[in-house]
Amino acid sequence: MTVKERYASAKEIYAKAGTDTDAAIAKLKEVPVSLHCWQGDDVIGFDHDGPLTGGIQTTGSYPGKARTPQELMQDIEEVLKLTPGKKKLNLHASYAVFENGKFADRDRLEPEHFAKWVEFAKAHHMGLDFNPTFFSHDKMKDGLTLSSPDEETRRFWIQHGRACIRISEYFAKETGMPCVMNIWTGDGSKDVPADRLGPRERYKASIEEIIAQPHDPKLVKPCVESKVFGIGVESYTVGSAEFALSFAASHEGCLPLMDNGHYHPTEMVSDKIPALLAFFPEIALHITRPVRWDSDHVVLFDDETKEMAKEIVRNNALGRVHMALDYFDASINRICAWTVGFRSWQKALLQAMCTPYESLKKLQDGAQWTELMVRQEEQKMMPFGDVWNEYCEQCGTPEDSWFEEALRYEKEVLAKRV
Ligand code: RNT
Ligand code: ZN
Repeated sequence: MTVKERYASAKEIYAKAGTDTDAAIAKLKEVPVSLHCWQGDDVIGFDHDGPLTGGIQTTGSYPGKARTPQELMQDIEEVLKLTPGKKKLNLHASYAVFENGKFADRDRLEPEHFAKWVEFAKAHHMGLDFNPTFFSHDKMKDGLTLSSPDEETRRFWIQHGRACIRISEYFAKETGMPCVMNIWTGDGSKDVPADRLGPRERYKASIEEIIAQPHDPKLVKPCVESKVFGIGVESYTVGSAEFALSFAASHEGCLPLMDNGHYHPTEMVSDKIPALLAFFPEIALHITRPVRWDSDHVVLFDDETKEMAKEIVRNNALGRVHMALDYFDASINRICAWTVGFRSWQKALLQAMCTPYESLKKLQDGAQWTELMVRQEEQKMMPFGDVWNEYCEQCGTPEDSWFEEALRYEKEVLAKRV
């Protein structure tokens, strides 16, 4: 049977259960998901020669990583070919492109240093999201940035954040799409601190100064991302969950950003999404796969990934949740890491869109828990693969051939990077 024939049959089965699969496919095509540029080069960027620092770490040394802006753009283009769905591109400040050897430090970054990325985004009809880079830099003092007790250090990083607000606004104006600007630092300590409040008060004041940089709130959406711990920062994290959430709740226009690798292993971000939707008009997500720690493995089509997508789709919150991927595996083919992660999140969204939540919610409200259990289990056995294949065909990114194409690219392009 062809993909079309299988889809026709699946469509009928879904229709009987109350789902319009054509509508689901059409809807998913319009939902933007932000693709992170940093899977392509192990979060290094182009503005320094040093290693990745600041509480995050990649493991592995698979050959073929991008070493220049040109190589990274070429790799992203390949990923665009292999993945269905609408994309934004998520950049970090460390990916500035300095032309003719004209270097600018992070506190001096200007829109012109990202003109090449704007050109690239426009050519691919993508919006841009942005992140100031508060790591991998010699102006981190004792591992600290925005919470540093050293005023000169703190000022440097505030200036960096403010420069990034200006660049974010430039991105939004150029692409015609709002720019989500996420603030994350690895500030914290390896061992038991003597002062937990002081650093948080300085962190708060610093972020306040950053977002005070004038900007149109419709164009630039600043976020604060929380974390539980980092490598080398195991005992205390300044930007903890309570800190970030309280900051966003008390600062108009600032969004909370939840990265599902940044909580204790039994905490579920899927459950936190509706909790935040009850209070915030908009929230942001970093979608990853933590394995035992904040390991940033490639996103798979697993239970928690599905559950997170469900919470966004069934609460009609696609327009309120800014979704971005965030992982970096250096031990496997990076094009495939990007592609599998992006495709997994697309699958999760599509499957959620194919689930008849109105009738399931009625069962819950009527306390019909037996039938709800039965119907939810039935959903798991629906012919979802046939709908997914049809979606991929319509997007020109068939499920059964993308891997071969990725292998060709590895042989012809990546393997030559030595
Ligand atoms: C780190 C955070 C942060 C980074 C990116 C590169 O733990 O998740 O979002 O992964 O900014
Ligand atoms: Zn993150």
